Amino acid sequence: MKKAFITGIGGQDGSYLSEYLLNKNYKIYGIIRRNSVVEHQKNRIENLEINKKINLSYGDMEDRSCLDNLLNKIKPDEIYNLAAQSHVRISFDVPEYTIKTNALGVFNILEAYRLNSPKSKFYQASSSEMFGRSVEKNGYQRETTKFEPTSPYGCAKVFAYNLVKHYRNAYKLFCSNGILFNHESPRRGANFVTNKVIKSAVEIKLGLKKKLYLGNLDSYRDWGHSKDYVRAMHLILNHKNPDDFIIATGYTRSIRQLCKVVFEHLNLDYRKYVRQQKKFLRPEELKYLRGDSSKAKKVLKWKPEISFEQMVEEMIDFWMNFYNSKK
Ligand code: F7E
Repeated sequence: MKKAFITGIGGQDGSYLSEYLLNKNYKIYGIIRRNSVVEHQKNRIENLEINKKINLSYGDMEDRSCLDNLLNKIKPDEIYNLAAQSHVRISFDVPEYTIKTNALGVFNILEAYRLNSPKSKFYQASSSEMFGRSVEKNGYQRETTKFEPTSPYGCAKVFAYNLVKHYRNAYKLFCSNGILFNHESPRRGANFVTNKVIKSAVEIKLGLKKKLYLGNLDSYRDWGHSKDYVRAMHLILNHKNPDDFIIATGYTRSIRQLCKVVFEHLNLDYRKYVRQQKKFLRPEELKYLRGDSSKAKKVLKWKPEISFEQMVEEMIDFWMNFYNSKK
């Protein structure tokens, strides 16, 4: 039985990855951060069947001792480092915390891995936010596109990406970066734009809310489904060599287009309800993302299976059922 160790197991990707690996008969270990409200420690995984089957310990990316102890004890076959302060706008409010977790936290786990379990394979959740202002002439970002991050979050992710490559080269460890573009699902936090728009549109439809306040409507994102993307993480670690891969759909849409599609699904005109509010703008915006995942398609035989439209419908159904079951 293979063993996987997942940081960030309580997040959107951690919960889908756990389900995916349990289906493949893995034994799953994960760390969660202590929170004073007991009910909030493992929100996304507590109601899932998988909760009974995973081994959770308290831990934190800033605590080297816990990472050392756990990796020494478990000696997992695969380590998935998904833990992060993952909200880009909030990284401007808490830049030091974001950098400690997303950059120095990766150093901590890489050292714990190198010294306690060097035979493991290591996956780093790198991000399209690393590209920032940088786009190729043909309108895509790919593995060779330079990084010009536009947020504390993006800067920390670039540091971590480089450290992973350095550990691969210097210590001959199997460590890989998945450079994932935005990926969503009903389990996405409701302060990320897709789920914020969808949850609010459903609330407006049901008469629970009057307006939706957003930040920049003219930035573009390449949105895929988290379930497809965790499948890519597993393929990346099971490829014969450690390497770096772009995971994206290759389609891009603006926030305005997202609003139009979502509200139209509910027979509403978004222009009547959506307003801009300054507090949701970022000091610097990443304007345009569109990923070229030809390398993952060719080398890993990965391709996304869930379309944008299917994902939007799944998320609308989720919120409709949520509110209808409360009635
Ligand atoms: O924003 C705009 C916002 O917060 C998307 C994380 O998973 O993907 C995610 O980062 C766009 C931006 O995601 C609101 O300005 C407008 O242009 O959903 P988001 P993100 O910042 O792209 C990358 C790949 C990661 O790695 C990150 O961890 O939507 N936008 N109005 C808004 N965004 C939010 N959150 N809220 C608004 O009201």
